[in-house]
Amino acid sequence: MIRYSLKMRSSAASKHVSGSEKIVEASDAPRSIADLVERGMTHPRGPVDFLSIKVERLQDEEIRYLDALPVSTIQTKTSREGRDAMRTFLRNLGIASPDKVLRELDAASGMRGAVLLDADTLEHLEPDHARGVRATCMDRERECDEPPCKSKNHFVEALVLATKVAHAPHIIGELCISDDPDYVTGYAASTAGYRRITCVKEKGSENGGRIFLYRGDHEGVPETIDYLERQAVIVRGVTPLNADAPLPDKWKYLRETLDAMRSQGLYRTLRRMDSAQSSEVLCDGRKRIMLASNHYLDFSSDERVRRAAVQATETFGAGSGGSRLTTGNGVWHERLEKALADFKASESALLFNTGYEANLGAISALMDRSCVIFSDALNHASIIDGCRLSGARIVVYRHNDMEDLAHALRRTPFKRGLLVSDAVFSMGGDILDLPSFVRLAEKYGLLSMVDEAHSTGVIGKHGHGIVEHFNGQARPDILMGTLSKSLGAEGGFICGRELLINYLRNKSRPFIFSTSMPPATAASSLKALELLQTEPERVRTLRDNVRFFCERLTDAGLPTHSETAIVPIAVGDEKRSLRVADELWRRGIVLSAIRYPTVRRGEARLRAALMSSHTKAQLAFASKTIADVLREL
Ligand code: WAQ
Ligand code: MG
Repeated sequence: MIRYSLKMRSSAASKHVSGSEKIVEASDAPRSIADLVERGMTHPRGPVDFLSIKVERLQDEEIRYLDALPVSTIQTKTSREGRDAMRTFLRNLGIASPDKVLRELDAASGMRGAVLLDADTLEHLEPDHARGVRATCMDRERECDEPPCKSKNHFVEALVLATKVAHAPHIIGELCISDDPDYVTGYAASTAGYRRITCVKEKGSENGGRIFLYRGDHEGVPETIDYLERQAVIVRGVTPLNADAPLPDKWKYLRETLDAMRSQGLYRTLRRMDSAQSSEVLCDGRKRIMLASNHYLDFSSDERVRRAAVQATETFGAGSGGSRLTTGNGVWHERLEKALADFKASESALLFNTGYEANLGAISALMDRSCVIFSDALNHASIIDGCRLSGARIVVYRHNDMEDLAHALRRTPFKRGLLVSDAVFSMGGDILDLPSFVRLAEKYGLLSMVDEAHSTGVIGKHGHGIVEHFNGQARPDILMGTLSKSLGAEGGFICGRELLINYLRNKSRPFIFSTSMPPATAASSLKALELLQTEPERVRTLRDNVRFFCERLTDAGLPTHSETAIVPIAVGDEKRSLRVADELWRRGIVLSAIRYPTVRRGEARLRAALMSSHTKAQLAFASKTIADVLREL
């Protein structure tokens, strides 16, 4: 698109009368030029002697787009109150003598441009004092159907200017008073926002001026001036202040975001299950093979597990009544924690309501801004969110690549830190190299944390998870796990030494500020945990099923392998993955298409999750159907 910058200036008896500028599309240029000429020649101050128009073509890549500063209004009745508001603004910028800056603003009256003032030393940095520094070459983005506006709108023009100025290098803030005798509203602006101050001067006064506050080495001044005077800027989202104007549509952003997601194949919808979660489910009026559930050992539908939930509810009620730290600590919570600690051979355990909260709550409590967290590139979102919430610096290393991790550790200085990874990666089904992971954590004095969501009940000879998988060679400091996958209920937990658990009880906000899980959840999880230990053959059957399923897929031309319950089947394109999942659904198989942001863009996949209760016949049918559909679509 071809765009022009238009600038108009008019004067009478060598005195400035009016000036204005626009950035317009080529097709609008003639009309806009006519508007500017009219505006320059018909000024209330009387006829003009001289008018110039400058027209410059802009290259698209030169234009910088900025979102308008957020606007707020400070109501002031007198210029004194207005100046107080300006003083407060200056103080918040860390300026030692706001009064001196206000005096500079008064002295700026009569300049064509703004004073460029060192915010700390109050030195003048504008090369030509009479002219000052002018912010030009900027405009707001217009709606395509918008009628032209010939008169000056003080607010709109000031917001465009202030948005550009606030983003100038080294500029920390701006003050402005209009020189228009009838216009007493001024403003104070920075990247934090544009504050309108309704009265900053007496009505009738022709005094006005602007100050741009500069902070930093004076070597940067030419760069700042160059940006202000030459960088083309278009400001988005400037809407005139008009009491009659309809308010902007507050739902527009949501609608547009969802539309964009739809067009990229990233829109999500829900499917309703009309039966219990098991290897076969009823949905949309039909029985289907469930190949997407995390209930790897099918405990959710186990008769004894259900009964445990019912009994706990009958005795203790539906809810727990409060946080564990107030009234919500029941016998089932304590029993389950004890059993989990024993199962993971740890000193102690702490329950959270979801696995997400366990990761969020542990990591954000353990780490802070002064720390560094080393995190696998494919860690689960709950780990990533915990890291972000902690405020720690996050160093991401290549997926399960211990050499890359070692390299990151060597070049990153830190005082306190955490090394965190999934034990079994949720979307790839691969297993962390735990011995190297723990060795590196020990070598550098880092806390080590492993998320066992998909390893508990699945790997290790008896399903104890990753420590057992590696025959007890290595133990991380913190074991996180969930009750929602193999154990068939819902919730998360942290296992580790007593000191760790005591700390989390006192510091972890999701633990402290959530009502604890209902008795039924804790009781059914405990029953499932007991059954996992008394019936270890479930773990063996699950593994057997995975081997069978992968062999069948491989025979059908889809080479697959997995040591866990998760079997990823690569598809690539997001939209194709949805079509494949839909077709499998039509043929009676529930299998999720996993897309960005869960996995990288262009790496969409089907994620088959197997259960110990799948029959060989179900798996044979499913593997054949998957291969057929992938060939057809
Ligand atoms: N760049 C730098 N300084 C300028 C520029 C410019 N492009 N244009 C004007 N100035 C300086 C000059 O010294 C003027 O005397 C002073 O700023 C004030 O300019 O939310 O109308 O054009 O309703 O009179 C504030 C709107 C309107 C507040 C400000 O400024 C609101 C206004 P004026
Ligand atoms: Mg003016």
